[in-house]
Amino acid sequence: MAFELPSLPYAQDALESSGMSARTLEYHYGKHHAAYVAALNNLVKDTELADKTLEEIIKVTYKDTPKAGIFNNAAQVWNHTFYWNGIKPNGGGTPTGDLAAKIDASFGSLDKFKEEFKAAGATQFGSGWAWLIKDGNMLKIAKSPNAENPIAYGQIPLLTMDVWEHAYYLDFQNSRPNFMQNYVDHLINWDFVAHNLAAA
Ligand code: MN3
Repeated sequence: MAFELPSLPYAQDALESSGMSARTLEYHYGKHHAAYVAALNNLVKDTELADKTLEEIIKVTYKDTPKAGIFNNAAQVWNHTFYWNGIKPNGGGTPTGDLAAKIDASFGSLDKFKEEFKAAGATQFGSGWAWLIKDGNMLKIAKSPNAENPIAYGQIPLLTMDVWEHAYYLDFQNSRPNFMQNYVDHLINWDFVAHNLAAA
């Protein structure tokens, strides 16, 4: 069964007032994400990987050089779906309950988390991702180049931020810092993070 581009959990113009334009969604979701899905389907067609889950493909193809194209496209499909679910209209704000307690215990405060998360995105040279992961009883910040992700590394992802240029160029041009500030203040879907933490 072929992989499909999952529907967005909101309308394509729903993030406009939160700093992410419909035009960004039109290209980032409708072109980039869709292209990864199409490329993955082409690459795994009629192979033993065609019936595996995305997570299985990511794990078995990581560091397998002849299968780098499959890894890259499978991981990018997974990363983008996780990314779209991790943001929402009028997001940001303040997490509550166990998640809020874990953020305070792990980083000192929500503001410290934001600083560390943005720093991970800022220091990821070139294309990649910043992550919030669960590590034992604590939360940690991580980053990864290109398509790599915590699934490949055997870690538990809770939230991600795409810092490829295509994620911000239409709305913020060259300013990755302005994009990241908007992401942490107006887009993060803390309910999604809390759900991932409870399921981990
Ligand atoms: Mn992207």
